[in-house]
Amino acid sequence: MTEDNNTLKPLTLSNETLKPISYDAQNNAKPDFVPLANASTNQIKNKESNFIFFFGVGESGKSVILSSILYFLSSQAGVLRPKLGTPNTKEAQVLLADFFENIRQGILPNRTTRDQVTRLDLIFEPNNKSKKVPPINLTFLETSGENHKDISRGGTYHSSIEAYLNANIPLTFIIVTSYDNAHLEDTLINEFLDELERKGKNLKSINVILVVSKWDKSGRTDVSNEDELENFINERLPRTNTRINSYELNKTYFTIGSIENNGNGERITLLNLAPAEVLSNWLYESIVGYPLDYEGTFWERLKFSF
Ligand SMILES: Nc1nc2c(ncn2[C@@H]2O[C@H](COP(=O)(O)OP(=O)(O)OP(=O)(O)O)[C@@H](O)[C@H]2O)c(=O)[nH]1
Ligand SMILES: [Mg+2]
Repeated sequence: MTEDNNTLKPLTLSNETLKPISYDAQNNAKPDFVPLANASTNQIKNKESNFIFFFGVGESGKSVILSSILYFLSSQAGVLRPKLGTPNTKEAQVLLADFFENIRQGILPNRTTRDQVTRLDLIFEPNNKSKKVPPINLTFLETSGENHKDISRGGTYHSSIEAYLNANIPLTFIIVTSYDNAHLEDTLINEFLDELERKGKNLKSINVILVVSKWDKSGRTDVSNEDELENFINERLPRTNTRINSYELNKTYFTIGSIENNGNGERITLLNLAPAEVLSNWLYESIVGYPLDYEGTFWERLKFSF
């Protein structure tokens, strides 16, 4: 990974047409954010994938980030489809459809159910047809923030989560802490990093990113200058910051756009996919080694120019 990847900044989408989402779509209640396969401790089926694990306390924004990544990948970067032959193909299809419909209608995900791992086995096929940018398997693991609090002060994870952390599978970690609560989570994030090291994970060689979510609460949807995110993390998460810097892990910020409460609950009033693009690009490149927008090898460019 290159050095300048260490602090990722949102890009601007070139075909940016961010429009406010209208509310006139009926407010028909969507099914819950369905928990899927409950992994048993000793057996995780279908290990042949790239697993992505979200860490963060309740309401830190994990599900919102997941749905926006899925939405970005499938609406701008390529095709995303459930992987056939996985235990939860059907549920994954339903969940995926809900994610997409809801986010487009401004509906936020429900709270994730405790003690269960939501597993989404997907195949992502990039629009980019370079041979260096192949389709990949992505398995998103989504868990409730309530479970992550279990590890504070020497506690242990629920067995359904332990199973994934102990398994010998390629794992990427997205650590989420929000703009408004980051200062309360320095210790817990450190405990999580401790837990990973206890489980034999070498933090220098696995993909980890720290995401400061709900950045719109700063009054802006981006940073005013390069140091703003650095300073924020240094001030609110001093121990995490030292550790992240010494392992050369990545940092970024996230916002879904704008959220408003009109008395009937919260709705997304403006969908901003730029931060989802940054995270998706980071994810793809850290798994594959080539950026999603790789312009092709010399030979490919030559071939396509005819
Ligand atoms: N202002 C703002 N609020 C956000 C943003 N993302 C999430 N939120 C708020 O945070 C709430 C929780 O977000 P979720 O993504 O469901 O949080 P979670 O981490 O999945 O929570 P659990 O499932 O309980 O662990 C949302 O319902 C919104 O109210 C954001 O980008 N900006
Ligand atoms: Mg959630």
